Amino acid sequence: MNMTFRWYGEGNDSVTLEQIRQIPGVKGIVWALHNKQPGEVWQKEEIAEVKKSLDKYGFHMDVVESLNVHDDIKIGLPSRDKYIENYKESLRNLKEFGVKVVCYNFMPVFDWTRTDLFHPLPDGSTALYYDKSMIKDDPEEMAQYILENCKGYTMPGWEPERMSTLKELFAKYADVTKEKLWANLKYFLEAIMPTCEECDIKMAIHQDDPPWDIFGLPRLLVDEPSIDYFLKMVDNPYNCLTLCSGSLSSNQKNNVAQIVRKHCDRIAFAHIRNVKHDDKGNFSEASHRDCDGDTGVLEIVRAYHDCGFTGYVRPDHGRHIWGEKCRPGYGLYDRALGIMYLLGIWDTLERLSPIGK
Ligand SMILES: [Mn+2]
Repeated sequence: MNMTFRWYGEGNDSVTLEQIRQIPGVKGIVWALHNKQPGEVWQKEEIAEVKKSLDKYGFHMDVVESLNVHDDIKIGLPSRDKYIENYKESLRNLKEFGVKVVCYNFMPVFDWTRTDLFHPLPDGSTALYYDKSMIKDDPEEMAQYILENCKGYTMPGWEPERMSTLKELFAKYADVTKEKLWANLKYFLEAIMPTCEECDIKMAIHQDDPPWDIFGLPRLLVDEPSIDYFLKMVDNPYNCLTLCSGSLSSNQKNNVAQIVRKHCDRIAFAHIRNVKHDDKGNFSEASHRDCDGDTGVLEIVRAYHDCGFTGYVRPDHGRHIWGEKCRPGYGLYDRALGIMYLLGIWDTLERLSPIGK
């Protein structure tokens, strides 16, 4: 496994590259140009800036998260072709810097959704939390609720400036059924696959989070059958997954280790984190330790090892511990602990039965 760490960039993250370098085993930074809007081309000069800062610390920049897909592509508007051309241009520019994997998602309007970004846990730490009963039917009301409860932080897709155009955006999605959304995803992937082959860049879709429809918007990648369908729909080795254990495990019926074993050759990037459910259908994020949640972290890592996985891995969200002030889910301490736990399992499995021997 090629261990990585997500970083939001110079001046945009409470965590520094200097700190990340001191976490044992981290080889690369999962990065993005966070000032770019979906649909804009990522220019070579901008990518070169990131490379310069990562080179200083010896990190690779093989994985991008996320190169966001413009809503017009998801909705299937005639303007999508222009944005698809821009996407290809970004891929060609990324290729110049050796990027191998692009993580993206195809969630309409919003990226991941939680109802509380700093939910107190019994040990005194806080974590991201999803309370079903707090999800409002009206997304504007929901946006207001999030703004009031998230201590100045926002989730991707929930930025205040975006909220002013929310009604308009929802109106554009009014006719987008699940079937249409699948067709639009297929159109997008088939259009860019030749460029991915030419650039040797794998597209790695992230599952929808939470993995069920919200606010009446369809969600596609939610369970094993939908992942099967997706991989068959565009059956190309460059059409891959970012398999997110936490997103999938928000639905307790999903068995992530089973999906790893079934589709390991199409997993380009692994997000590993742990989720703890209560009996009301709510969930909180938890430490990476297997017994602290319901995700089955141990079985998942074992599945990757059994399959001889050599792809990219990162700890996903962590709790906020030791008083750290950071982006929700993206502090230094708990993710560093997560890495040590994952590598501890991995090293033990390697000692018992080395991959490739
Ligand atoms: Mn994830």
